[in-house]
Amino acid sequence: MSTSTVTVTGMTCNHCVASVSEEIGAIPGVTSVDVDLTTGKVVIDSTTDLDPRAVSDAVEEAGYSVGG
Ligand SMILES: [Cu+2]
Repeated sequence: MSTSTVTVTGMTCNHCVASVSEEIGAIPGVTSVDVDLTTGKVVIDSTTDLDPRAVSDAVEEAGYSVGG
């Protein structure tokens, strides 16, 4: 079990949250995705350590970006 936290920029509404959750949720091993729309903070639980690049690729796939 591993937890990763990233900050996603560009989300403006619950549709954005749903898109990001869906793309990150599709990464193998991910068990839960918790998105805070106000802060852009995304907490991801997974069965194994996630490749940060897989996460940023998923976020970009959804149309957003991972910020500092
Ligand atoms: Cu939106």
